[in-house]
Amino acid sequence: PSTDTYAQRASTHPTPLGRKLLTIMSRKKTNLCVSLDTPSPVEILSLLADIGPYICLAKTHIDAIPFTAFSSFEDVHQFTASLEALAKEHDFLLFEDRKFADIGNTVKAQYGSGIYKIADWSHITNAHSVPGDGIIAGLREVAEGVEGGLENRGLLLLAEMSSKGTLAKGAYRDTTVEMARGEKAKGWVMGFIAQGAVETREGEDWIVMTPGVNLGVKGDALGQQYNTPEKVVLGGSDIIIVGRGIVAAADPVKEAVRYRDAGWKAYQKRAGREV
Ligand code: UP6
Repeated sequence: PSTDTYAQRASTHPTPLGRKLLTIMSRKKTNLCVSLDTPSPVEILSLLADIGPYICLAKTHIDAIPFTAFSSFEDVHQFTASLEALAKEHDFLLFEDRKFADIGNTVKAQYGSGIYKIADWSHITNAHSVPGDGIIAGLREVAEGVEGGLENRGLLLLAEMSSKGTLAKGAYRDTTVEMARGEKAKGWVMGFIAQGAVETREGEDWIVMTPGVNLGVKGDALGQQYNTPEKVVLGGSDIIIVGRGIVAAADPVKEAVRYRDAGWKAYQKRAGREV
């Protein structure tokens, strides 16, 4: 795992959005991404208003919000506009965890159109590598067409998953990293969802984000498997993704601070210095 600091990497990262994210992380001293897995849009916004100062990234599953929570398409747009306003106010980025998994031509429509128009508001999204690299090219075409283009949009590939029995590990992970070296990935694929460091060659710098992080429990009844912030960060993860550990807690702000502190402490340990 790299001992370079986020601040060093913020000036050299090969993608513009990666540089932006690393800058936020070093400025706010946080490598915490909160996963806002709660069905109420009102609650999501109020959580973010409280937790915003402690995170670098807010992850959503907008298609998991019951449509009855919105009374019109205009409400959906209002919600995403509020997410964007909070991100600006508290200096974090948005990550819609859409996990695209189809051919390039189909994901283009899913990313740019549909009900949620993810490309219009989410800085980061992610994709499975299982269809092959047409998925990277298809999503890129959409990202290049929004305001600011690739200055404002980035993609992560799912190299490894946290769940029991996943096929995304080992050789699959390594082939996924190889896919991110392609021409259409340049300046666009900023890193991976993975459980720890991935193979990194001279001149490469991948931002690794890790879900399946919890300080209280080891897993859930549906195959989720948890590690601690210290374990994943020392193993090469750059950003810890925490869902229920924060959003299902009695005091989410207190837990956000606790995960922020644990993640930052582990990062300093890995860097071998106080930063
Ligand atoms: N997620 C995983 N594991 C993966 C990829 N993504 O858990 O390999 C996502 C889930 C959820 C969040 O979709 O939104 O990360 C984890 O939430 P939790 O902390 O409540 O388990």
